[in-house]
Amino acid sequence: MASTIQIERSATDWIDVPRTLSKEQVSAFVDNGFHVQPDLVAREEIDELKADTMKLARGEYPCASLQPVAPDLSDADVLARILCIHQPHFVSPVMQQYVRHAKICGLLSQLAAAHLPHWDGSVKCMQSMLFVKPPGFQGQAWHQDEIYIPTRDRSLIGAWIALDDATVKNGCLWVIPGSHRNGYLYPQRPHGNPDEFDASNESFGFDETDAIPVEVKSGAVVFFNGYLLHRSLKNRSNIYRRVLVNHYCNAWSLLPWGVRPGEHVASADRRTIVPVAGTDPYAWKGIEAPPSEVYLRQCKAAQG
Ligand SMILES: O=C(O)CCC(=O)C(=O)O
Repeated sequence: MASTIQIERSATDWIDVPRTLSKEQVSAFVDNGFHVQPDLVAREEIDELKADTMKLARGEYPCASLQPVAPDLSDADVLARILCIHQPHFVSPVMQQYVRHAKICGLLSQLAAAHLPHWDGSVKCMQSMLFVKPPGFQGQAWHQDEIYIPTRDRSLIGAWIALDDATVKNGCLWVIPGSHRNGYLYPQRPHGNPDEFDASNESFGFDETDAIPVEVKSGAVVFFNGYLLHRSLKNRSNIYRRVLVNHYCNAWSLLPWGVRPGEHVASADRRTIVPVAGTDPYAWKGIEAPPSEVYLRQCKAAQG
């Protein structure tokens, strides 16, 4: 059961992070809605993340939805059932460490609310998703993340950490550059293409001729704004496409995500967050302890 605990941090504490992007790179992000940073995560860190993926998948953390598996099962057999583990940082200290990765948080502290003139670089994390996406598994149809996680200032941002090289063949990210600019949320509908995409709805009503694949090497991080239209296709290769994607926003924005019965949307503010840069202006509310639980998205690999 979630409970609210008082945190020790006071509103005046400040988390310092390295800020290495140029003004030009930041303004290109504001224009395009995404930024690719190669080699941001070191080889040993990627190995640590892959090892922790196995630990989670083998049920080695106490967590009801990821029960221990028979020790003689191969890694491939264990991973073969998993499209995505939602909120792995709720149960794994290693995943939580990567939510706070200093270099990643340094870039977030320049990018998340770069469109706001007086932003001080403060950032908080509210979500992690660990995609395994084995061969034959489906992708996610066009969508905008702010449909699911609303901020009050359009500052939602994904940090998509490639654990494997991501290519068109194994189902890399695709984006429509500039599609975030107006702050318009496109309508959604069922996509009717279960061979290509998982069960989530697709956004529609836009021109996708300018869509581009974002092929990256392992260790790269793709940062993308929560209004940017993006998708991924089915994994048509014989390797995994593992990605840890963490979501963050400006720490000064309330987070009316999963508004509870009786809550008013204007004051709702989910506090199962991790402050990662700058200050937490709402520290006086405390931080809500998350459940020791993840949500497992198992999507049957499509045939063929
Ligand atoms: O990596 C993918 O396949 C999709 C990721 C995605 O849609 C997201 O992080 O919002």
